[in-house]
Amino acid sequence: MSDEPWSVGRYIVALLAANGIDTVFGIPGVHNLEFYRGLALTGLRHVLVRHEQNAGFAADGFARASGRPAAAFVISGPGLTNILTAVGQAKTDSVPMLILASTPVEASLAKGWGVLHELDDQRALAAGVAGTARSARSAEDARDHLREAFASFQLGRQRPSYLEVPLDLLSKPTSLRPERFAQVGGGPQPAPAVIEHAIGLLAEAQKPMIVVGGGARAAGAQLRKLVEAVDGYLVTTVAGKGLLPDSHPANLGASLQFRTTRELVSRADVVLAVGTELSETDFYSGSRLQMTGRLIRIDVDATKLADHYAADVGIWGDAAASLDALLQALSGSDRAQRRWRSELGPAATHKARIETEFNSVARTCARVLAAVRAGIPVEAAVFSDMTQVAYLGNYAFTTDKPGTWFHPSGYGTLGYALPAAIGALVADPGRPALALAGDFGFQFTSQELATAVELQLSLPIVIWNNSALGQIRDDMVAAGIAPTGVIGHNPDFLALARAYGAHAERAYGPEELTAGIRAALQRRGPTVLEAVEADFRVA
Ligand SMILES: Cc1ncc(C[n+]2csc(CCOP(=O)(O)OP(=O)(O)O)c2C)c(N)n1
Ligand SMILES: [Mg+2]
Repeated sequence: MSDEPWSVGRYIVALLAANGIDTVFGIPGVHNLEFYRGLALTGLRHVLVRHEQNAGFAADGFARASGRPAAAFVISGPGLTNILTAVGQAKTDSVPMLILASTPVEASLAKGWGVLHELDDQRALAAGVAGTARSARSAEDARDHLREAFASFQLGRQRPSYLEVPLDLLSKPTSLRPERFAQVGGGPQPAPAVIEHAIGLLAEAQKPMIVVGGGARAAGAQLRKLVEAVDGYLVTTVAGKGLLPDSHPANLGASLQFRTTRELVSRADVVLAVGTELSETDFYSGSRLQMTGRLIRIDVDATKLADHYAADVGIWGDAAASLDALLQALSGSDRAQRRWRSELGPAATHKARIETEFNSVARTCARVLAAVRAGIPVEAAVFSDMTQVAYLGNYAFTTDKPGTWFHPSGYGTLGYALPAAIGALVADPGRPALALAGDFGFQFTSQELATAVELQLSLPIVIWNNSALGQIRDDMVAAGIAPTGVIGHNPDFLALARAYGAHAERAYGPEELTAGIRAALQRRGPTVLEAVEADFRVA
């Protein structure tokens, strides 16, 4: 190895590599060339995308599917503004990623000289969206900020971290060399007095309800024991989907959008909420979740314990550790009186009631979901977009495994599914993935077909084509507004896909969709499967 000085850009990339980042999604520009010098020298994988937003969505899909953060490299100005939507999505859904941006030269910052890619305050823009947003003025700064970012990925609630480096600093020499930052961890330990208080409530509860979110993903075993011990019901948010097997008698699934489940929650005498914000995007309902019982919350994010769903008992701790403590304390208590679930019947009874309330749109969407389910193995990762099929799928897509159904829940942005699925396949090519988007949402990021073809990803992309911004049209009709701006001219999706070099076919019904998905998973390169509403409609 030569003693030549390293550029700060090269040093930063070597630091990423030393701390476990192996993949970067991005688009190079004249403002971040020094990052790319580093890439070539450290051997990190770079995936070229067709729009910076999709670098963010791909890093999001990479992290959701694998649990590991990836990085995104963007240029100053438009590179940063383009990726912000994806950063917002990652923040609201607690997904880690590193965004590295350049800025114009330091001397020009905030002076309005009109230099290339100028923003008045780039860091402030990122700070409004990311978990943390830092600006480096030296190689030491960059190291310190990255240490903070990597620590944040191991502690508490995960968030995207942003670091910007001025163009002139990127090419300056540094004598610093990469290091592996110390591991941090452990997290908050639940306080014994608080656990005791929670046990007091749970031990007395006649009608206990457990609500679990993405923060409980690693606590499935504990939740199963607890819900069985207290003869209660468990309902998940979309992020918690699959935590218990679908057929488990206590599992109401991700059904908080439905009246039947909301009524059960309101009747519960104790609600235990684990690793969930209890936000409206978790329920898929704009109205507040009514609770008449006492509320126990477990969260690693202390701010959640006293928010607008202020806990009667707030346990600041990791989900699995806190549940272990509760289970241990509960094991000695008397459970003879708990009969709520025994009286009201297994979750399947309530789910059957939910399904009788499906309207024809929901019944049609359910057919699409069943066809998708039949086409993929249990471990496959499904990335869904903001489409009517996915809104129903948030509940009705059946899965017995957590971390298999992914939806842009918190921020709710269109265009997520395709680039996120690409990210998942980059993280783990051995685990099948599928993208499911509406005809309008698909067009937000359809140019990533080029990336999927380039990488030869065996990716089925299901386009649910109802030739409309279907949900918005239905909302307008329901609100008595004449449908406006909800029908647009669609391209020939099959011809578009083929122009990129993808395979494409129309699935004329559920069986063909299932068969098409199975074939797509065997094929090198992506497959667009167009599902036209008329071919799936039920009365
Ligand atoms: C970036 C962004 N812009 C606008 C919206 C509002 N929006 C939500 S769903 C939707 C319509 C999507 O149409 P399509 O993808 O065809 O799905 P469909 O409702 O027809 O199933 C729109 C415009 C959004 N969620 N995100
Ligand atoms: Mg549509």
